[in-house]
Amino acid sequence: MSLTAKDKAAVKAFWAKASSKAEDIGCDALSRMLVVYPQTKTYFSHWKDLSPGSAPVRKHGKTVMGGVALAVSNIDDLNAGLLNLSELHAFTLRVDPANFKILSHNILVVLSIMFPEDFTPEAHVAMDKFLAALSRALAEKYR
Ligand code: HNI
Repeated sequence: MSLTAKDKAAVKAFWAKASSKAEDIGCDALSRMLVVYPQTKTYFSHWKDLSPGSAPVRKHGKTVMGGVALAVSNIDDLNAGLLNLSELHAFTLRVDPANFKILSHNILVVLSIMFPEDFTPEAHVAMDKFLAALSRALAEKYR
């Protein structure tokens, strides 16, 4: 399911409102992922503190949202825009791509909580499709 021009416009409009809070979004989404899906903790066992809102969780939350920002700016060609990140996750980090869906879900949960006015059903479906496309692009180099 590819993004329509309308989806892309909705993603850009939503991101314009949300991007200034990217670090908080990433921190909360990652915190939730690690608590609700504890199997994801295996990838971060080298961190000192994996509890919600800890310094490494906040720092990495900001990093991950940097990847989301990169995806927004490459929304017309996600495979090319996320090529390096896909290679990193596939070959170096060896993250099971099933986890991309899990993190995407947690990002949506946080967006709905932090932006109740802007997270309309239309924004919700556009962001859901966008995060699924981002996840597909991140998984591209696994094949
Ligand atoms: Ni992910 C590193 C972006 C999902 C595990 N990840 C990064 C970096 C970015 C990034 C950016 C830093 C790259 C660099 O150093 O050059 N990751 C993203 C994005 C998503 C995502 C945009 C999906 C929305 N990553 C995931 C998931 C997992 C994951 C679902 C595992 C559950 N990522 C990692 C790990 C690292 C990482 C592990 C290295 C972190 C470290 O501190 O060692």
